[in-house]
Amino acid sequence: MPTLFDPLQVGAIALPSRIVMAPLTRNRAPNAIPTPLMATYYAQRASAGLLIAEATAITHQAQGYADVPGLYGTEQLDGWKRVTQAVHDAGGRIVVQLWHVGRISHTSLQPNNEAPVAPSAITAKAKTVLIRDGVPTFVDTSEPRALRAEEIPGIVQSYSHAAIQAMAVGFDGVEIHAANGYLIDQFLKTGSNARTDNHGGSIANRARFLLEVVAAVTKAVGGDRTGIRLSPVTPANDAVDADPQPLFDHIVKHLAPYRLAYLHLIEGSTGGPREMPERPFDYTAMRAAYRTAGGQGAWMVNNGYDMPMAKDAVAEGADLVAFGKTYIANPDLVARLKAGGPFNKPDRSTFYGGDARGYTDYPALTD
Ligand code: 8OZ
Repeated sequence: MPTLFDPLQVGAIALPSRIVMAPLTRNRAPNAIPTPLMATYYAQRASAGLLIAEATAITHQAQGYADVPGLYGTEQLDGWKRVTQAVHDAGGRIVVQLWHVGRISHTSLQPNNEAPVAPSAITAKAKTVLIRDGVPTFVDTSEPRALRAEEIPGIVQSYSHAAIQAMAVGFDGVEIHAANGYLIDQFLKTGSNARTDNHGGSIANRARFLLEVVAAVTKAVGGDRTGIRLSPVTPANDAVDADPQPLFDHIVKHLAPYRLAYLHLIEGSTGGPREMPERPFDYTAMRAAYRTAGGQGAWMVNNGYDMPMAKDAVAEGADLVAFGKTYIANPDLVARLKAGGPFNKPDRSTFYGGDARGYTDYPALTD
């Protein structure tokens, strides 16, 4: 029986352990440019089995929050090169999360202050964060416009283009962000997709955009360097599906042939309760559907895990466990889990935006 501390080959990437740093938005990249401080932050955490870099906008249109990084433009890509170099110099492995926010944006963040794009012109009951007079401020997301059918192939291509750029700046792979109510999830779910063409309506139609993105990205960089993040029932960003179990069973069945490195599951409500009695979901059945279809990617679980829960998850067949808030506060999390603690407590007030405080100043056990 493997433990969390045993190595695992994940697609083309050899991991020294099954402990993963979850993607975490930190809003410390002004003008979407990754800074030297970000290189320090990720390098401090290089002992993780795998680092998943924070959600990164694949184009300007894909951006939805102040000071999140991008994967387009020379300065942005050069910034990421510094990050991957620092992580590799520290002996780590890092993939980047490919992000298009869809309707979770604000006109002031969009090219020419245009409306954000979405499957349908349905405004999310959700907030985004702008910096106003230097102060992070929550504002309602803007009303989106529905993508025209002929625009969709270009958006799909922007994912594969960003994936190619990611490999060129030294990432070990990419994670497609198909969770948390962003563009791909907006196509998946009945609450945000009212299209009447072949990207809306039936489960197969709503899953089409996701599968087109997966086909394009895996063709560009290889399935063995591609992961995907899914959140079947999260209420984050107003992403609601009337009947998620058959939707996600369909998705994993169709993902199986792409030979992905991993599938990353947010269980329950993102960053919140794992159990939602009003939205039951059977993750074991979903994994079984994937395996039955021949899917061999590593199964990564996430949301509120501590060591005892992680141990149980591995015993019950999870291959990888992703830690979020715990990784913010504990750069040497692998060593601390091995030692049974102690653990630094994360400070919420410094999660989003700011400087080195609450970012690179959490001590390691050996400090
Ligand atoms: C927190 C704040 C802003 C964005 C996600 C990328 O939920 C995010 C995110 C999280 O996936």
